[in-house]
Amino acid sequence: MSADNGDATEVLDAVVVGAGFSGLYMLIRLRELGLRSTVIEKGDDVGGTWYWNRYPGARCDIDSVDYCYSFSPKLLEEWRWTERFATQPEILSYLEFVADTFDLRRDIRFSTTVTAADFDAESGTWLVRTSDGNLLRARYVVMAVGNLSEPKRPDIPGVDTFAGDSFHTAQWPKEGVDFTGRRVGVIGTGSTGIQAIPLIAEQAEHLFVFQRTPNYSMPARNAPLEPQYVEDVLASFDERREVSRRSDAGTPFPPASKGTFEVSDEEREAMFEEGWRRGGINALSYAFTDFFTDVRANEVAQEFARRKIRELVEDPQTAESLLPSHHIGTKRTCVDTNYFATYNRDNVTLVDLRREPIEAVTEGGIRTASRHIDLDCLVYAVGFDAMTGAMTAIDIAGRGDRTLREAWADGPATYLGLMVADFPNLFLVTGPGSPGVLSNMVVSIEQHVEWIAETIGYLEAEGLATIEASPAAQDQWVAHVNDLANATLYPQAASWYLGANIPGKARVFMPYVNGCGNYRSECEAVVRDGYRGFALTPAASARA
Ligand code: FAD
Ligand code: N01
Repeated sequence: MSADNGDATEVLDAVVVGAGFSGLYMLIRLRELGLRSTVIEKGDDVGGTWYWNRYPGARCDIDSVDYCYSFSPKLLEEWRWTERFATQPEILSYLEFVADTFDLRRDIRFSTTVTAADFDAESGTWLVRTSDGNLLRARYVVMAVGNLSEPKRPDIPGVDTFAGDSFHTAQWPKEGVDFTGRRVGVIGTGSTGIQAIPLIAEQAEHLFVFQRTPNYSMPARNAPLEPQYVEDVLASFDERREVSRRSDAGTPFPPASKGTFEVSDEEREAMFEEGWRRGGINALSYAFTDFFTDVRANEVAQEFARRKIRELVEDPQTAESLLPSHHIGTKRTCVDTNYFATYNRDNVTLVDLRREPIEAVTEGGIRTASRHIDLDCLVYAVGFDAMTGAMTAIDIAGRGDRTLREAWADGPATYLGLMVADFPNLFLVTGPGSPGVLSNMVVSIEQHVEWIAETIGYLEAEGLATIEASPAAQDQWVAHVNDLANATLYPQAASWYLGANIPGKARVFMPYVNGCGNYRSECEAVVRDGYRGFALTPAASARA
């Protein structure tokens, strides 16, 4: 659809969609450039992921002292994390504190959804439509919409017939939910389910966990942070963050240096035990260089993890049902507190959907292939239409009225995960083709926001109208991302990284697996080479 010049209600320089970690920082950088900018946010306050995911047990699994911004000395001076892995309320308070510190809310429109964005080739601007009927015209649009922000709808017959209370973990009520005295069903055992299940079990009269695919979960070993430890981290924070920026995972820990079979069986076992004792997402993967590339190496770690599950779960049949079989890490590894031990409680029943698939949700509960389970409440911990869902939910049309949905019909194609050919001046933060979701996302987000801000600053300084990815550079990047992934075990699992959790979604492995540091270097080289792979259009010739 070609945009109508006449009815734009407001003219801005930039529109940012989303007010999570990405959108808040983007706004700060756009203000520094002196650009008139607004952020549009669906929720009624800041926070993104941490605004929506208020389910019991929600917390980060990257150390809090690293899962935070680095750009502001004031934030570093004034904020103190209290736990190794901060809870959702603490992270939300942090983002509220950021919004207060920089007085961000005055440029954010809350409770408003961006429904469409059309590129007007005539003027080289975007027309952005919002759910309140407004139309904004801006030269730049930054999609800070999140990779894990579009909740997956439960694809189970009868969902609407359930007479009890049902909740999606990613749309959890602000006032919380009291499960006391209730028969609760949780569907889903990904990172979310695994965090929520132990706490719901403590409250519910009876909890039924409906598990389709078992997952690996590492012990969190969460604990309060010693104030002196926090001060020590902060004393060398710049160096610590620089190491993270150049690392694979966006964290400051040293990379593995040996292959799995370069050490003796005893040494390997001791290293796994040490990882398990320290806990965290890399409890097993930290140890060896070939974890993600050598099936045999990964299998050794799998065996260790399965043995731990057998030790933790008293009932042998339940333990067997909980044993995962995919390569560890190829679906995002979960991190838990008391997850496996929760199955030792009398009021918890594991329903193994590989033995008795769900047939339907009914008015009174769930009917499986072998029985009906009466329930008062249902919790859908079924995940997200990850990495593309929030983008394709918006009617985005670029050059020649080509829609993003059409452009991505066979899987998302981007250049550097930052821009899409035919969509000039539309930027993605940690889009498909970037390492975002495989990293400490705040490190990746800061890098993207800074790259975008510097690029916009460059366009402004040089009097350029548009920047867009060339189709050839995009094709090459997509092929590169695929080649890298295909050299690892990642594509072998039916994961959300591959789009496999959404029926009908194109199966393309989306994240860049070669690490934050290498990716950052590629982005820097592209700029050094005069924005290699991008077309830059002078102001007078922005037209298609
Ligand atoms: P989000 O925080 O997802 O923010 C996007 C915002 O855009 C949302 O508020 C949404 O409402 C808004 N939006 C989307 N579409 C529209 C629209 N059309 N109109 C208006 N507004 C829109 N990552 C880590 O690195 N470490 C962790 O420990 C970690 N833990 C996580 C735990 C959970 C439960 C989840 C779900 C994710 C976790 N992540 C973690 C990933 C997390 O999403 C990122 O770390 C980070 O918070 C993403 O920030 P963001 O601003 O890019 O996106
Ligand atoms: O979602 P998921 P999530 N019938 O897609 C099941 C981040 N995160 O919200 O695997 C029955 O991983 C599905 O089963 P299966 C993190 O990046 C981080 O848990 O499709 N079951 C699976 O068990 C994470 O990876 C933290 O067979 C159905 C579950 O639902 C990402 O967010 C915490 C079903 C979905 O798991 C997403 O995690 C939380 C059906 N019809 C989230 N449909 C941290 O700890 C789906 N399932 C930092």
